[in-house]
Parts: sequence; structure tokens; C-alpha cells
Amino acid sequence: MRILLVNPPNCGRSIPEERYGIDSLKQIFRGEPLALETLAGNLHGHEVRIVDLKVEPEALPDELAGFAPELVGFTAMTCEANSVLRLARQVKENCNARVVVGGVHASNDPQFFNRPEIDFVVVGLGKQSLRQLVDTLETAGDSAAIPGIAATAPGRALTWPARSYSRQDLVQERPPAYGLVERYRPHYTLQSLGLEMGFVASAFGCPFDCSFCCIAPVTGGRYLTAGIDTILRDIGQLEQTPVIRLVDANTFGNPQHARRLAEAIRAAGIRKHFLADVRSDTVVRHPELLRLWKEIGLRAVVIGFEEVSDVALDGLNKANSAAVNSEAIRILHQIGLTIVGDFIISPDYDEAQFDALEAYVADNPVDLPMYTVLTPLPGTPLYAGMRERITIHDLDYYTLTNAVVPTRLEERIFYQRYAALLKAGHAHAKL
Ligand code: B12
Ligand code: SF4
Repeated sequence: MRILLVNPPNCGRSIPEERYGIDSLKQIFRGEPLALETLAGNLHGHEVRIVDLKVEPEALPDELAGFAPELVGFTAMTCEANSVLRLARQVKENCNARVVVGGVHASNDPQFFNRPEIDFVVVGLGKQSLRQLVDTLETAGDSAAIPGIAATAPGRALTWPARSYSRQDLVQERPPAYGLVERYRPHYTLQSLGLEMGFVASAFGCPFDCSFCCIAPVTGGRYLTAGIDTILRDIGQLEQTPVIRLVDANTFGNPQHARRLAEAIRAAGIRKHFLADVRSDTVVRHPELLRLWKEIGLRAVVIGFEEVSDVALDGLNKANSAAVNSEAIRILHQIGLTIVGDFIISPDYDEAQFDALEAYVADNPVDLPMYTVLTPLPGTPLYAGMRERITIHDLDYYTLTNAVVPTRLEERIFYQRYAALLKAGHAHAKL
């Protein structure tokens, strides 16, 4: 079967830009579409192409005409969901392909894609499900029994057999098809260093349950680590790539596994720069683990500090404290790791809370502070709690840089203060 896998273009709309001319909050993101490479890795025996519209925004019509796919698969985050519908209509108007969509938005809010232009929605880890779907389509079989796959039925509720989410879903014996994006690789760089950056997954899901987070439904709430050999094999495939971003939501969620991985990287003589996500409480509980990782090439860690008071952290179900966050910053500075710190600004912030955040970042300096606006992503517990207050339902604005509920401060002031935080952070960025 001819299968085209599509990474949607950079998209999303910006309230601060549209209403107040503040354009500094908009960013362009690029990185290899590891989800699509992972899926393609298990589609052996088929003709598979990946088109990355973040690099080539206008490439879809030519791909459809030249390749004539029989199945087109889209991945989508929430802010990409509308774009994917638009692109799916383009597919339907131009060829006979069936359309399947998966990824973080499909896993959190599958019903959104229950539309005529979409044929199948994949909920959760998709490597096994997509293979089974393709095999079933080839033999004109019945897809209704495939775990994680919902055939669309506009006007009715979607149904699908649940997946149990075991390590079998990772189909580890089949590596990601990294070669399918070779032509795009020069575009996948870590801008600050101007170095090529490759993505590797070492763990899926997260053992925590923060209210704003959309990761849990991708693995049915489970935390699954990849085998050490699998991870080394994937790093090995990116031989020419000096920087490896471990794209896991929580790379150090199982400290024993993370320790064994670091030791195996050292034993294999791999010399790369690594970036990875870690929770601050893991840093405080296991500083020696971070030291070990620093020795084997970890250069920067991404930490979700989120908020600066315990009350606010509890409100997000973060299961962490401001004191632990500060202690982690101290430890990481001591170890010499660069800290990329995520903070979440609530639309309920008043001037005093913006001041408190500014003061916290001044007292606890992180090398690259990143700020997002608290966003009730459909499917999350936060969404259930904030639903009644949402005034902006257009998912193009769900980029985590817009307030989709009314702000407590006058809206212009809210975005001015947000932009000022970002500007100050970038002025001091050391990544
Ligand atoms: C790498 C990454 C990126 C990369 C590359 C993504 C790409 N496709 O090009 C870049 C840098 C471009 C990026 C950009 C952004 N990102 Co981003 N990103 C990630 C990250 C860290 C890893 C994703 C990944 O590669 N995982 C590994 C793969 C193997 O797993 P997976 O994607 O879950 O795929 C599996 C299943 O979901 C499923 N599946 C996925 N797609 C498909 C498609 C089909 C057809 C099928 C069958 C199955 C399927 O099968 C896969 C294999 O099992 C995640 C966080 C995380 N850890 O998940 C955030 C994340 C996805 N990003 C996020 C966000 C918000 C953004 C941005 C809006 C930036 C921002 N403001 O923070 C931009 C949006 C860009 C745009 N369109 O304008 C959010 C999404 C929240 C949401 N619900 O929308 C996440 C979850 C992080 C977070 N803050 O919570 N991102
Ligand atoms: S620790 Fe991070 S990945 Fe895990 S649930 Fe919380 S925000 Fe999501």
C-alpha cells in the first residue's frame, strides 16, 4: 500500500499579535516528526513517505499528485487539529486515499476528529494499531476489532476497543524510519548552537497526573520505558547528529532505568550532547543520577517548575513544592547543567502574581525560562474544571500562548506583562 504520513505545518493564532500588535510571543518550531518515523518503522513491506509541512508548507498537493497515496496519516497536537481537518479535505478532494489521524489531540479528544474528511482516529500509542489497520485495509477486513482504532461515524459517538498499553505497543524490534526525513535533516537544528538535533524516545507516558497535562491518554496513564538496547540502537542510527533530544515527557521517571541507560551510553562510547526532561523532585532525590548523566553528555534539562507557590502547584496537582523546585535549581547549577525552566502563567494572574513570578526567577535563576499560559486542553482534567469559563473554543488558539478564558487583568496588560517576562528570559538565555 502507498502510505503518506504528514507532519502539519507550523500553525496557531496569537491573540496578543492580532489584538495588540505584540508579535514577540509567536515562535516557529521545527524538529523531526518522530511519531511518523516511529509509525513508518513498523510499516515494512509498504511504500511509505513522510512529508514535513513545517519545513515545506506547500508540499502536500505535489505529494498527493506524484505519490497517489492510498492511505494518508496525520499527526496532530491540539493547535494543529483545525489545520489537519483542512488538509484532510484537500486529500479527499484530490485523491481516493483514506485518512487516519493520531497523536496527542486524537488521544485526548478523539471525538473532535469524528468528521466526514477523516476515516479513522487512533487513540494512544499508534505503532501497532496503524500496522493492524493497514493489514486490515489490505485484506478488506473489519477494523472494528483493532484496539485503539475508531472508525469515524459523524453524528454518532465514536467507539473503539480499548488498548491495554503494554511494552508490546512499542514494537521495539522495529526502529523508527529515520531515513525517511533525510532530506529535511539540515532543518532540524538546535538554533542556539546551530547544531543538527535528532530525536530519540526512551520512555512513554508519565507516572504523574498534573491537571493541565495531555500526556496520560497517549499511554492510558502508564509509564513505559524502552529497552536499553533499543535506545542505543536508535541513538546509533543518528550517527551524524551531534545533539540528541530525548523527547520523553519524563526521561527520569524510573531512576533505575535512567541509571542503566547512562551506564550503557558510557560503555558504548557514545559521545553526544543530550537534552532531556526531568522533574525537580527527581533532581533533589537523585542528584547523583544527574551527575552521572552530565558525565555522559547531558547538557541541558527541561523542567516544568510551573508555579511559584505551593498552593498554585497543588491546584495543578503537580505533587511537588516550591522549595523542591528551588533546591533542584541549586543542585543543577552546582552540577553545571543548563536549565530550561517551564513556568505556567494563569489567566487569573494579577499584578502581584506577575511580580512574584518575576521575583522568583530573579532569585532562582534558570538559564532559559519559558512561559506558557495555562490552557485547558480538551481531554485534560483542567478542561473539565474550566469548561464553563472558556470563551475561545477555536483550537487554533490552543498554542499555550493565549488565554482562552477571560484574564483577570485587563487583557492588554496581561499580554504586555507576559511579553516582558519572555523578553527578559531571552535576554539572559544561556542555552
Ligand atoms: C518533539 C515535540 C515537538 C517538536 C516536533 C513535533 C512535530 N511533529 O514536528 C516541535 C519542536 C516542532 C514541537 C512544536 C510544538 N509543540 Co511540541 N512536543 C514535542 C514533544 C516533546 C515530543 C513529541 C514526540 O515526538 N514524541 C515521541 C512520539 C513517538 O510520541 P507521540 O508523538 O506521542 O506519537 C505516538 C502516538 O501519539 C501516536 N501517534 C502520533 N501521531 C500519529 C499519527 C498517526 C497517523 C497514528 C496512527 C498515530 C500517531 O503513535 C505514536 C507512536 O506510538 C511533546 C511532549 C511529549 N513528550 O510528548 C511536545 C508536545 C506535543 N508539544 C506541545 C506543544 C504545545 C507544542 C507547540 C504548540 C509549542 C508550545 N507552545 O509549547 C509547538 C506547535 C508547533 C506548531 N504546529 O506550530 C504539547 C502539545 C499539547 C497539545 N495537546 O497540543 C506537548 C505535549 C508538550 C506539552 N507542553 O505538553 N513539539
Ligand atoms: S510530570 Fe510532566 S509529563 Fe508528567 S503529568 Fe506532570 S506535566 Fe505531564
